[in-house]
Amino acid sequence: MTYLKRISLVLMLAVSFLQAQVPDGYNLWLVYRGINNNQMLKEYNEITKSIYFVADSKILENAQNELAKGLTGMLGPSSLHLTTLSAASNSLIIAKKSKLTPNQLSEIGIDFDHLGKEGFLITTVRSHGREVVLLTANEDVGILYGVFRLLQFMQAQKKIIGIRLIDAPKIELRMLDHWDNLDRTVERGYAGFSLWNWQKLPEFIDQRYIDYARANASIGINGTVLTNVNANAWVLTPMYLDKVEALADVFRPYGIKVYLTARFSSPIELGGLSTADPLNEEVQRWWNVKAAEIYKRIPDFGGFLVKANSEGQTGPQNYGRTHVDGANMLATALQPFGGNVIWRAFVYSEHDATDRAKQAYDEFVPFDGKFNENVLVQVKNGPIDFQPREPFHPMFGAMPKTPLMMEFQITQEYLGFSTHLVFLPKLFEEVLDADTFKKGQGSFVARVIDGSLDQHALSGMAGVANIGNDLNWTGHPFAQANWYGFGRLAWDPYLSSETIAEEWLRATYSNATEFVEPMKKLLLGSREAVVNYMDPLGLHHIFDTGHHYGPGPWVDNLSRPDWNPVYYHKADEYGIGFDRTPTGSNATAQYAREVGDSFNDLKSCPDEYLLWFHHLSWDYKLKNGHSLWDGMALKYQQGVDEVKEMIATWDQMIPYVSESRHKEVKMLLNIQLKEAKWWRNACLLYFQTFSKKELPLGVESPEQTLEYYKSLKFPYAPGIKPRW
Ligand code: GCW
Repeated sequence: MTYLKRISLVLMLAVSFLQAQVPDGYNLWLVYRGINNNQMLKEYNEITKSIYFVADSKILENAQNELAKGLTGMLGPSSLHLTTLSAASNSLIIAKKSKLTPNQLSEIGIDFDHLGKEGFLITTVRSHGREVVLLTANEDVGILYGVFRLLQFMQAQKKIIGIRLIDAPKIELRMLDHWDNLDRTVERGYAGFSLWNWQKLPEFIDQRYIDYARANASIGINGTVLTNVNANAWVLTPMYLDKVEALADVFRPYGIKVYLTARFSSPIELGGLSTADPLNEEVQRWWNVKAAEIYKRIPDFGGFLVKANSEGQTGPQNYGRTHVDGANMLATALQPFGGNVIWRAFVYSEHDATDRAKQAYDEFVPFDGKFNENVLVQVKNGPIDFQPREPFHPMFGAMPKTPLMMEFQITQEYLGFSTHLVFLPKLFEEVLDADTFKKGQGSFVARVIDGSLDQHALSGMAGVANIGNDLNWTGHPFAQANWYGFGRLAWDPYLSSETIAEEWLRATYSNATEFVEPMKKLLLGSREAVVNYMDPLGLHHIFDTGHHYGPGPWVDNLSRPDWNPVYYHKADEYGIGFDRTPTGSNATAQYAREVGDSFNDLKSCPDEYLLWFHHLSWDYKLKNGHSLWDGMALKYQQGVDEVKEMIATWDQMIPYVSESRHKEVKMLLNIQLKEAKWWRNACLLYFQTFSKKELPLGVESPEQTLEYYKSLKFPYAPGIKPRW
C-alpha cells in the first residue's frame, strides 16, 4: 500500500467514524467528507499548515470550532494548526480588519466599506516568497460567514490559492419564518413537530438549537421568527419571554436575531384592556411597555412580524383604523430599541367581491410612503398564495416609498408536502428575475427587494421554514436544498438556481461529475414537473380543501367563494381560465403598462400564465399548435413522464450516496410518481366533464373513475391550520 493510499484509508475511517455519530442527513450540507483529490488535498494541507486565528469573541469561537470541524472532516483528525502571528510562517490568516497590520491592509488594497457589517474577503497575498490566504472582515460575523464559505469551497474541491472573493449580503434581513405553534404543531409543517421545546425551555437547551443556528449561519440567515403568524399572545408573557430569551442567547453567537409574531389583540388578551385600537393611548402604552420588557431581556431583539385582518386574525380594521395605524403603533414601540415591524400584505376579504388576486394591492398601495421608517411590508411572491406557479405580485411594482420584503414559502404547502422532490430555488429565481418595469426595463423584483431600485436602507427576504424535528430536519432529504437555496438567495438574489444546485449537491453528496451533472438536471427540472402534473398553463389553487394535499378542482361548497377551486379555474362548457384582462377582473391593470399589456395580449402572454389571465375555449390553439384541451392533457402527462425520468436518473446514483439514502429517496420518488398520476387523472377526468373531449394520443388512461378521486379524504393530513 502506498503512503498516500494508507493516508486516505485512515482519513476515510476517521470520517466514517465522525459521520457515524449522527443519523444520515442530520448534518445537512455541512457533511465535511474527506477530500479525495490528491492535488487539492496537498494544497489544502499547505494552506492550513499554520493558521493564525484568535477567537476572542463568542462568534469567533463558533467560527473557529467550525473550522476545526470542517478541517477534521476533510483533512483528517487534528488538522487545525493554530499558531501565533508570524509573518514568516503563517499560511492562513483569519482576522478582522482591526487586527491586520498596515502592511497587510495595503497589500489587500480594498475599500472595507464594500464589505459592510456582514461581508468578508478571502484573498491570497504574497509574503516572504509564499502565498498566504487571508480571510478578513469588518466584524466577527463576517469572519464566521467567511469561514463557512472557505470550508464550502474546500468541500467542492475548488482551488483556494489565487482566490479573491469579496462577498457581502445584498439584503439586510434574511429570515426564516416559522409557522410553529406553542403546542409544537407546525402549520403547513411536514417535517415533524416544532424544534422549539417550549416545555423544557429555558433551562434545557437542545443541541438542535445550536445545530439549527450553525446551519443558518452557514448560508447567511440572520433572523428567525419563532412563532406562527396565526399568532398566540402567550408568547409575549414573561414565562414565554424567558424561553425566547434562552433561544436568543443560543442564536446570537451565530449572528441570528430573534423575532416574534405579535397578536394584534394581545393588549386585550394579556393586558386586560377592553380594546386593541392602535390609536388608543392605553393600547399604545401597553405595547411600549411590552417592547421595553422584551428588550431588557433581549437587547438585540429583531422585532415583530404581524398578520392582521387576514383569515380571522384581528387587526386595526376591527377598530375602524388602517394598516398604517396598526403598523406604526408597533413601530413606535420598537423604534427606541432599533427593532422593526414586518407587516404582512397577505390580506383578502370575504366581503370584497373583487378578484382575490387584486385585493392586497388595492388595500396597500394607497398607503405607500405612510409607514414609519422601521416598517417593512412583507409581500408573498405571487398575488394568490404560494402556488406552484404564479406571476410576480403586482405590489412589487407599485410601492416605491415602502421597503417591500419578499415572502417565499420554503415548506411545500402546495407542492407535494415533504413527499415530492421539488427544487424551489428555480421558482424563487423566476420571481426575482421578473421585470416589474417599475422604472423602465430592468426593474427586476430582485432590485425591489434588495432596496437598490428605490434606495431603501432596509431590505428583507423571508422564507416560511420547512424545518421540524425530523432527524433530517426537512422530511424529504432533498427539501434541505430548499432551505439552503433560500438562504443563498436571501444573501444574493442574483445567484442562479444552477449555481445553488451545484453548490448544494457538492456539499451534501459528491463532487463526481457523473453525480453532479445529472442530479443538477434533475433538480432544475423538478419544479416544472410539479407545475405540469398539478397546475399546468397557469391553473392555480385547485387543491383539495383545508390540507391542500392532492387535487380538488371540483370543490365548490366552501363558505367563501374564494376558497373554492372552481372560483379559480372557472371551467365551463366553453373553456377554462380566469379572465383577468380588461374584459374580466382587470387585475393586469395593477402591473406596469408593459407587463400588463403583455399579459393581456394572447400573442405575448407566456403559456405558463395563460389560464391565470385568460378564459379560453377548449379549442383555443396554443403556440405549439395543440388545442387547449389536448395541450393541457399532454402537459399533465409530461409531468408524470418527468417524474419517471427523475426516478431513472436516481437509479443511476447508487454509487454516490449511502444505501439508506438511496432507498429513502427512491421510495419518496415512487410516491411522487403515484401522486403525479393521481393529479393527472383526477384533473383530466374532472375537466373532461366540461370539455367533453377524448384524451389525446400519448396520455395514459386514468386507472379510476372521477367519483373515486372525489371520494378520497385526508382528515389527518399534516400541517392543517389550527382551529382556535
Ligand atoms: O396559504 C395560507 C395558508 C395558511 C397561512 C396563510 C398565511 C399561516 O394556507 O395556513 O396561515 O396562508 O400566509 O397567513
